[in-house]
Amino acid sequence: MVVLAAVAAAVLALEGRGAEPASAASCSLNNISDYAKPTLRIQGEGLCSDHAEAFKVYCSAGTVMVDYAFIDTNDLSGTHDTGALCGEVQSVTVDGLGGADRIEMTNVGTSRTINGGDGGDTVLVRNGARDNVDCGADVDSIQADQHSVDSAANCEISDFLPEATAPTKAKKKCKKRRHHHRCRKHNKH
Ligand SMILES: [Ca+2]
Ligand SMILES: [Ca+2]
Repeated sequence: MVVLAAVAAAVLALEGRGAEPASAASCSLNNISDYAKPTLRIQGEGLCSDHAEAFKVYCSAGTVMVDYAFIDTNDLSGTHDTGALCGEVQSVTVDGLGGADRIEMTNVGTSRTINGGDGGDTVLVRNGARDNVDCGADVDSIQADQHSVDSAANCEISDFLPEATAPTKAKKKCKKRRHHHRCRKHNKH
């Protein structure tokens, strides 16, 4: 009886020791097996639904990579190789789900969709190409290209680039040459 109790205690101790890594693993990126499909979906959270997470999606050596971490603790910080080729993947979607997430999307050469989900998220999509962003619930902020390039919904604090206008550019060229006391068209002869 005493021996059995001792064995049981030892098993419990082992389980207790193993509990922490198992729990951490369940909080890692979801759908990691979907990475290599033409339609790439990156979901955060797992069972840790309210964690603030950081995602950065980018191309490295022709492959879509994801830097991922918990913002507050830097746990699970690391780079994930999705196995999807930047030239072949047809779309990339990031779902931040709950928590105040930080989602940074570079131009990975295909259509991109970002869903912030619950929590006050920060979405960074100033990458010179079109992104479709839905910041989701709560007070979210976005840094984007021009309104004519990126589309954003439910992003309460927005920082868009101003639209470029042709007349402004022409004026600048003229101004640049002012110290020569003449504008471009006068320099022709
Ligand atoms: Ca963009
Ligand atoms: Ca949100």
